[in-house]
Amino acid sequence: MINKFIDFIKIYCKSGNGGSGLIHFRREKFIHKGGPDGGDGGKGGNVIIKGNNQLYTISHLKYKKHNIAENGKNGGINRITGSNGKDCIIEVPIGTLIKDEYKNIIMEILNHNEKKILLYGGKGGKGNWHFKNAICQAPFYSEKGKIVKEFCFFLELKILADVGIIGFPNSGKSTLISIITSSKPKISNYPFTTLNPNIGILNYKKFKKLVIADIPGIIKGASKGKGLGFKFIKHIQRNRIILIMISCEEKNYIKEYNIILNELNYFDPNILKKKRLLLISKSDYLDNELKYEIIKKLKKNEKYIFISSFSKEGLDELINYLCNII
Ligand SMILES: Nc1nc2c(ncn2[C@@H]2O[C@H](COP(=O)(O)OP(=O)(O)OP(=O)(O)O)[C@@H](O)[C@H]2O)c(=O)[nH]1
Ligand SMILES: [Mg+2]
Repeated sequence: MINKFIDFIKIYCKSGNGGSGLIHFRREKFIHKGGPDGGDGGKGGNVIIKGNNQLYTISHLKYKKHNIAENGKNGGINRITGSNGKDCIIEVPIGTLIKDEYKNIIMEILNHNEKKILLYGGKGGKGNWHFKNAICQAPFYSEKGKIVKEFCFFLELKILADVGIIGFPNSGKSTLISIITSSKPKISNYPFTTLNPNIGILNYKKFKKLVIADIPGIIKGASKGKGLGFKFIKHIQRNRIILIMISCEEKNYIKEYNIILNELNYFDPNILKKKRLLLISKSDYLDNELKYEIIKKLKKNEKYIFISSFSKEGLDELINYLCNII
């Protein structure tokens, strides 16, 4: 399967050079020695990063790695200033970090339509009319436009979803997101059906919108690279609520739950400081007695909900819980 989800990419950027000032002298019938009138060069275009909330991956940049803004035009006669170069706009999903060649973060895009200038275009040079003075009435020189340098940058996406769903493979994460949002991820009865994060938007009472991310399953030893490893866990670093999903088919819920907490802690202890909710999925398999057995084993202050994407049990409670917090 071709992996279309890209969350890390290197791009080459160059803003436009400034246009050069012109050396020119006014020539008109009956006007003798009209004086210098060479115009200024235009400014080079900027390279701009712009947030777009319709994008959820940076894979569109895979085939557009060279991002070059237009150069400013040279000055014209009659003191006409050359036109400015067009900006090069790079659209990125919300939550994209821009890093320099040494991987230091230089900026971050957090809002839709937010624009930040990554590279400024070069200044245009002055035309020769600027250099006319009492001593030199006919300057034969003008300023060159500023030549700008090129740089490489790294773009890294850390999805800015409100809610992240994490759990073992096959626990029903994608099924849940397909029921409560309009997203249509692949669902199947085998582990690692989901190989890339899926994003769904939950519309709540027409005025609230929640972005939910379904993160590919993690397994014991993910910290040592097992399964898909930690490839996608970075995407829950910026979620406000973490939903940890354990299927009721698991034999030892508490052990499984602790495995997930340990793996998350290994990756970034701050994740465990976030609000989290335990979802015990596929509750259509359980009767009250079995549910009671599970509850007995949970810690006293552990917040949990039994959910079933098939019988819809607990879904309203889950949606209310999420919307009340966010
Ligand atoms: N009985 C029952 N089965 C469910 C429920 N939710 C999901 N399933 C089934 O569980 C299987 C796995 O579901 P997925 O949604 O693909 O699981 P996942 O957690 O996304 O799995 P990965 O993508 O592999 O990590 C599918 O066969 C679903 O039909 C549920 O509420 N009740
Ligand atoms: Mg899945």
